Amino acid sequence: MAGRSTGLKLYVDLLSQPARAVTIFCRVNGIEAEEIYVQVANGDCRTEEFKQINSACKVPTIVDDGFKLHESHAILRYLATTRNVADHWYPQDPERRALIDSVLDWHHLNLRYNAFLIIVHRVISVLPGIKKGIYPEHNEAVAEEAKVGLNRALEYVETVLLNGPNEFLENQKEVSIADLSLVCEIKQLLWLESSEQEELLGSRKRIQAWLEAVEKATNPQFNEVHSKLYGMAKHLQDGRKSKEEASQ
Ligand SMILES: N[C@@H](CCC(=O)N[C@@H](CS)C(=O)NCC(=O)O)C(=O)O
Repeated sequence: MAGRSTGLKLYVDLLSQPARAVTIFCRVNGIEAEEIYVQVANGDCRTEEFKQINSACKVPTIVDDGFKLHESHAILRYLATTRNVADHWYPQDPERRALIDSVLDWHHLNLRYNAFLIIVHRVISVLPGIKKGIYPEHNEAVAEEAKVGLNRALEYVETVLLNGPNEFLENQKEVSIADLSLVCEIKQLLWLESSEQEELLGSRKRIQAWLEAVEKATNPQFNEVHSKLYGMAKHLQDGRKSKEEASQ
């Protein structure tokens, strides 16, 4: 791939949904980048050193030959337009591009907001030894409310965003940055109890087919970048199983 290839630094934590989307995008498109790993749960984003790079204290963040940028969707758009990547990622055609932008904007307060809250309040905030002050304290009522919102968002993806004969969002024939962003968010739900995952995704056949299609279009990088998340999912499921067996 041609384009600017030197000096790109990518600050990521592969347990972070938006950070994985940017990392996969770079790796799949052969965008040369130095991946710098930080640990959100350790408070690495809140250090004075990190604030020099991003005072909003979030990953992903990039520094491209001195140009600092955060917010995963802004980063994906920036890289898609400054590097020589295939058009389907972020089409030049104004209408197709606007549809991708619309999904990306919708994502923040719908899928992202609710998936983040349910994962924080059901899983992260109850992990033994979790550092205080990084995530909100456990609140079951917030998790329940998030589940309602998440169900609504998933139903919208299933019935509206995937309502075309082609397998990608907004009836695109090939994968876009919107597919990548939303799928990385949905993958975080692997941390929930299996029964809850089944409730949320089991009957949503279009979403299931789409998840497979996005993985297929971005593998092996998709699975490589998700390996830490999959490891954590297994650890959580094993822990729940042992607890259940011990209580019998
Ligand atoms: N809207 C942002 C969300 C970024 C975000 O929430 N990142 C979290 C990890 S998933 C983070 O860096 N948190 C660090 C902290 O709060 O200390 C994006 O899409 O990039």
